[in-house]
Amino acid sequence: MEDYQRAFIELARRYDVLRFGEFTLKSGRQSPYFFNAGAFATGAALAALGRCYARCIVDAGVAFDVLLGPAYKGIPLAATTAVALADHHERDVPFAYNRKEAKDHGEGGSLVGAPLAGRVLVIDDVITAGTAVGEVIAMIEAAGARLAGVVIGLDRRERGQGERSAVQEIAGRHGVPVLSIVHMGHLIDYLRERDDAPAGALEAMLAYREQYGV
Ligand code: OMP
Repeated sequence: MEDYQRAFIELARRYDVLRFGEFTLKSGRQSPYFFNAGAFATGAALAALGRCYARCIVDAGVAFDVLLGPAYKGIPLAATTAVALADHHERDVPFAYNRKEAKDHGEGGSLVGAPLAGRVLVIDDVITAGTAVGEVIAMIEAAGARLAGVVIGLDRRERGQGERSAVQEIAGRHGVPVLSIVHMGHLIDYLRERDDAPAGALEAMLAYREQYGV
């Protein structure tokens, strides 16, 4: 695990973004952990988060023309990533986001910010079964732009429609990189390293991975 990946998990624990317990996911799966990116709710947390996403993008060397933050949770993530790329990597990149409901007055439409053109890099929080990101990709294609890749904070590394993980399915289907700052294996490694890990969390994570992991 790289230092920035451990820092990301520690940040997520500090802000209660990463919680261990019993949670029902969008897919209906019962999960022993949940990652709520909405709890990165201070300026310092968002700044640190942006640095992690920017670092992941720069390390991977992915080529893109515009960052897209899908509503709702992707919007601050893409914004803070754009700021970190400008402040720490000397890259001033266009940034766009969408509304969930199209606006029929004022400037109208469902897209805000930079025009959605060329190669679009999607910045989002979590991929489990891939449903949410599938809808974003359809929106990019409908706008006449092209998907450059997807960057998420956490890849839960769970099976999608078949035997592969949802992330592998998306990368294969669209021929683009799907990057994550951390994946479920990093969370398990982190729990193994910690003496103060919540009781039973490691065992529950291993059992869950056995059932739904790839
Ligand atoms: P999929 O659409 O199944 O890939 O699930 C991704 C979405 O589920 C995220 O964008 C969240 O809305 C939500 N989610 C989390 O935020 N954190 C988790 O740890 C798990 C989920 C989830 O419901 O699977």
